Amino acid sequence: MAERRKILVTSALPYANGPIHFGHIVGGYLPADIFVRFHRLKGSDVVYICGTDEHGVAITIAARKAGVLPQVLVDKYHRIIKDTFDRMQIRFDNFSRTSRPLNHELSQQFFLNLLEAGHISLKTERQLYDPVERMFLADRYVLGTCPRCGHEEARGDECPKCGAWLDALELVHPRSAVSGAAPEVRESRNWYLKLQDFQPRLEAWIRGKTGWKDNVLRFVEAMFQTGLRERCITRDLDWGVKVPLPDAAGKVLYVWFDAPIGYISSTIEWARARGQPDAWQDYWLNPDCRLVHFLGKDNIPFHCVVFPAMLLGQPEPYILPDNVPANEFYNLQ
Ligand code: B3M
Ligand code: ZN
Repeated sequence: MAERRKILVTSALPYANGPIHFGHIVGGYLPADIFVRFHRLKGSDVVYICGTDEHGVAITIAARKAGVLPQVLVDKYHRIIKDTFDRMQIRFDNFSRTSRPLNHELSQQFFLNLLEAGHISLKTERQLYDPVERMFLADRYVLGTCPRCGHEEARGDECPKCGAWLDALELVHPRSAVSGAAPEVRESRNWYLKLQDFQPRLEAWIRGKTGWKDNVLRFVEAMFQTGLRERCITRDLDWGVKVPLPDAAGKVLYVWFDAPIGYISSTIEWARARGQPDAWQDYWLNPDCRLVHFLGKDNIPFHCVVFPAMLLGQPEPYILPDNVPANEFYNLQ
């Protein structure tokens, strides 16, 4: 009997910092569930993977506001989010959590493999610092005006309106999201992923694809035209995956480094639960398997450039996405 077509489907891992809302469902989950059910009816061997995204500033800000530790917040919302999906009858083959040890270990291994292969550099660069809270302001800890579209609630790492992937120092009139203070600029030593090393292979991969949405291709081509450059992948935070180096006290991996690896660790967890611990390789390391990522448009850079670069930089032959059908935002009222 002919080998059944393998399809690995992921939906963006929702942050465990609050309940999911209508926009989540229409953007990254209902379309994926329809796709999974359709291909199952057609006889394909489909594995549908998701889980909660439990690190990063999105979590630590919410935990601070709620007056609880991050672990307490993510425990609460992992349960609430999982329950909502169950009630929506959106059935994943596995729904994991990026805070589980398996994802920490795999993310640290990914980091060390990239470092070993020479794709990570160590630099001391200027970072925004909150003099009132005495903390570095990474990602959502700083707000300001987007230098590309003028959106006034742009964040230190991305603009939620135009999807641009920003450096906090690019923000116009930056302000601390914690104390409201105008940030100072201080030096901080961090590790950077050299995305430029992968641009030729990423261009060849995406330009060989058919059936991709125009909005996704336009966004990625614009990134290629600008030219990929090294991007900071560690943060001065105490919540997250520790940087696995002796001289990295107080540093964790950027949440967007460990989160997509959560797709792989969730698939490994699924394989182990079935008593076939290596079955995850029949998908992630199988060139005949189709990988499809469902998400909202603000996640395009990380799914079409950063995560594929991280996969290309591994010694194992990880497959790259067959398609990334990113949806536009659904703006109620
Ligand atoms: N947690 C969703 C967001 O940006 C983000 C997706 C991660 S998928 C690896 O709201
Ligand atoms: Zn913008």
